[in-house]
Amino acid sequence: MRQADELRERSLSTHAERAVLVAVEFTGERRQVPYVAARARASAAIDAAATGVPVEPAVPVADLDFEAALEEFRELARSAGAEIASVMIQRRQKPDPALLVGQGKAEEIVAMAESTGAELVLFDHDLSPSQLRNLEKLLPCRVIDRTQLILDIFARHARTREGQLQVELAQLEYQLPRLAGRGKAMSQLGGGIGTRGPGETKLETDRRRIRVRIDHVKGQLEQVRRIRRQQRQRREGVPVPVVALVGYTNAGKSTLFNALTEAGVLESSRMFATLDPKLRQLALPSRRKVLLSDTVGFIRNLPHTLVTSFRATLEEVERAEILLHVRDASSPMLDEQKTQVEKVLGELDAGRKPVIEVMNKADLLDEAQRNDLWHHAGKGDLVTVSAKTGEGLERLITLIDERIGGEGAADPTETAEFRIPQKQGAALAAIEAGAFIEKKRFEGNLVYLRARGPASLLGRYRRFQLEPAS
Ligand SMILES: Nc1nc2c(ncn2[C@@H]2O[C@H](COP(=O)(O)OP(=O)(O)OP(=O)(O)O)[C@@H](O)[C@H]2O)c(=O)[nH]1
Ligand SMILES: [Mg+2]
Repeated sequence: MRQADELRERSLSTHAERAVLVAVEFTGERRQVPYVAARARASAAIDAAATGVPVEPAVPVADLDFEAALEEFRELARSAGAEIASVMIQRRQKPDPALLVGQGKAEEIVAMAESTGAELVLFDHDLSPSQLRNLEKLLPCRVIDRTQLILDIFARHARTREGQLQVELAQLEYQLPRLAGRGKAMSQLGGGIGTRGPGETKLETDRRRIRVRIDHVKGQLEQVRRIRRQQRQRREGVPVPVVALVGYTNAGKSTLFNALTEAGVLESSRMFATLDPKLRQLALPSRRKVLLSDTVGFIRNLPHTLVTSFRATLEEVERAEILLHVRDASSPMLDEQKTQVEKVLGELDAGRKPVIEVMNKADLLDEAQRNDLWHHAGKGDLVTVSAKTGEGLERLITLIDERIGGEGAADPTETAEFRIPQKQGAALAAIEAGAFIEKKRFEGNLVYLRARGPASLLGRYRRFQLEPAS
């Protein structure tokens, strides 16, 4: 059985694993202050200017940020199937090179893992190979860092062969430099948890085995991608513009995708429910057809190796004509999530595509929050919707239509008049299917039409077009 299958099988069959969560914040490398905080400071400054009294923002800036990140970390742990036994927090100036956390904190973690009988300790930070090794020596259970945690969630949710292969490849590449001297951790590559502890002699064999496996998986991926490319070329015979839904994990992309297409793609409160591209055709009010593409969610500090290995999953993003940036308007991390998404889009060379910002989950907002949304706008047009109640969806569809067919669009909407012999059934059918028929009359065996639709479609039947009346 392939590793991705094995992992999923295991995750489905076993109980929730008891986990101790360790959240760390290094004040020396504090992430740039998110917009919420900047705004709180700005409005305090304005108040101060107006009243002459300095006003402190009510919530300490860094804490708000840290709290939200902590909540996200819990959600990630739950998505991976962990039962949270305890959450421990460490704040220090900078990471300890040997243990990430300080020696004293490490001892506290050991005591906590022992007293709760935890099966694993999850770190909300990446661990270097040596930090991981040292922590594993210290702790009575498995140690998982942020990248591994995300990979594990990816492994559970990959549905297609390509998705599964991508996850397996990323896992193998992550493991390779971390093999040396590891006992407990080796089991992650094999069968049951903690079943095998290879001695140093087995290490080389294991390394070789992994390298062989990596080559094999790469070969398989190449093959799967070749087939996908062929399918795409076939599709591109008829150019249908792609509209890609992008956004932070859990923003509601799949729910919106479903609401827009009623396609029944899996939607779930678990993070990263979508790992494979989903594509459905959607007919717009102008009768123009677009392909709507659901994509995998982005997340803060997405490991760079993952961005590359999931590039294929995001191919639809690269070739999309328009991006719908779906945002969870109810999230306290609204602005930071936007920054992260835009960063990944930049890495995908999609940073300059036209964007419609979709503020989703409006049903969870009160009046004041709704009115405040424009503060969080980005560069694109902003639409407020609820994928759950359907609010705003019509407006969104109209906007997509305008953007694809509007002025300056690659394939604008235009109006043309035709005179088509009735025996040209195929041409008549194509125009009627792809455009709005504004007028239609019969004269003998001729059909006179006035149609409004995509220039690309109408242009294909230019030979039947009447000269525009001048
Ligand atoms: N209240 C409310 N909940 C919503 C709305 N849209 C989505 N949700 C919920 O948000 C959660 C995440 O939705 P998904 O559609 O799976 O999110 P996603 O962006 O596809 O997530 P990933 O695929 O993991 O990146 C689910 O529990 C949805 O039911 C909305 O408009 N209102
Ligand atoms: Mg999804």
